Amino acid sequence: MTMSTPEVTKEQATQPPVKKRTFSGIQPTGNIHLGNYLGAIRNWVETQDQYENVFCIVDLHAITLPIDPKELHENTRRLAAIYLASGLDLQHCKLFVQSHVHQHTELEWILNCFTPMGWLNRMTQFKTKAGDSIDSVSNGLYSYPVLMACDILLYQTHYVPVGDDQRQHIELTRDLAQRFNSLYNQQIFTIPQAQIRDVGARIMSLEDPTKKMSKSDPNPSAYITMLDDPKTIKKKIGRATTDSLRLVKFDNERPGITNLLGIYQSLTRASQEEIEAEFEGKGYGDFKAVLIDRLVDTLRPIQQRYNEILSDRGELERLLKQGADDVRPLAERTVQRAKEVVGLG
Ligand code: AQP
Repeated sequence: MTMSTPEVTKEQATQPPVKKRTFSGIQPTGNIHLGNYLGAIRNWVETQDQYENVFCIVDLHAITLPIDPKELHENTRRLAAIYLASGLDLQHCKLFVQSHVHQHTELEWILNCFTPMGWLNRMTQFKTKAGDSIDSVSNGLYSYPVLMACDILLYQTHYVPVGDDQRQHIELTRDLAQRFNSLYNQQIFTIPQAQIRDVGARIMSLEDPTKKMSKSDPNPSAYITMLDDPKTIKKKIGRATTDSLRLVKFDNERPGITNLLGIYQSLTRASQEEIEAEFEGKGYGDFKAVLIDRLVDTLRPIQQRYNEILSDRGELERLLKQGADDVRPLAERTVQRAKEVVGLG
């Protein structure tokens, strides 16, 4: 007996394959740095044509710590311009501001009521950010991971391209989605997966390479911003912490030089062996000079485009409004389903 393969209808054959969806975002809390670029934005750009992408400026997250209102408003626009200048193409991506889509906070209340305190107590980022002020920081900072889970789950996301520091938050998102789905015995939320690269997922501070590069670092020498000019880049890399061994090799015991080599590896996509061979017999000064040139060459075109985008504020506002209008129906569908199963309304 021969088995015949099911026939593909003419209509199916002409349909493009359905793409999986990605979601990611960055807080408009300050100067977007090299870690944000290499750990997140550049990866979004590189794979944007493979997925249906939803990218957000997560301004609601930015008020979990005190921030000047004017600064927040301006940072939000500037971050949108950085996304676009880095190469996000609106043919492939929806781009919007989180607070323009109220479904994020609506779903957050619901999921807050399904999140055990014990799960949030285990989150490390909140403790690092709170530092010694654990009793006086806001409830918003504490429940930040729930809002982040909602950002992702609202759009029935398959993949979340992020840096390594977000691993724990994505795990919590998955746990929450699974808990909610199994409680109501329905697939209300797609279970997302983190997409974290091997190289560039954890760029460290230039001053203290045992700490992650962070835009809220009070010391600007600790990070390279995406808008730093060549002179500033030269100064910051020139004084970046290394050691006295003067050996240009990857070595976890020497986090300073290893961090700089990791940045170079991420920019060049060369292997560790190729990079070590390139600098064999050379000193830190030679290596830093090449790294500086590479950084300047990478950031220069982004900075030019950024200035062009910001010179037409009206168009930028229009794009952001359009992005929010485009994603709202999907967010609303998810919220409605969640409300229905919970018995709200
Ligand atoms: N140092 C880093 N190396 C690689 N990736 C990084 N990311 C952040 N720092 C690094 C990735 O950038 C994206 C956006 O991060 P965020 O703004 O939402 O919050 P964050 O992770 O807390 O980033 P910062 O720079 O440290 O900001 P502040 O100081 O405001 O908290 C995420 O994908 C993150 O993984």
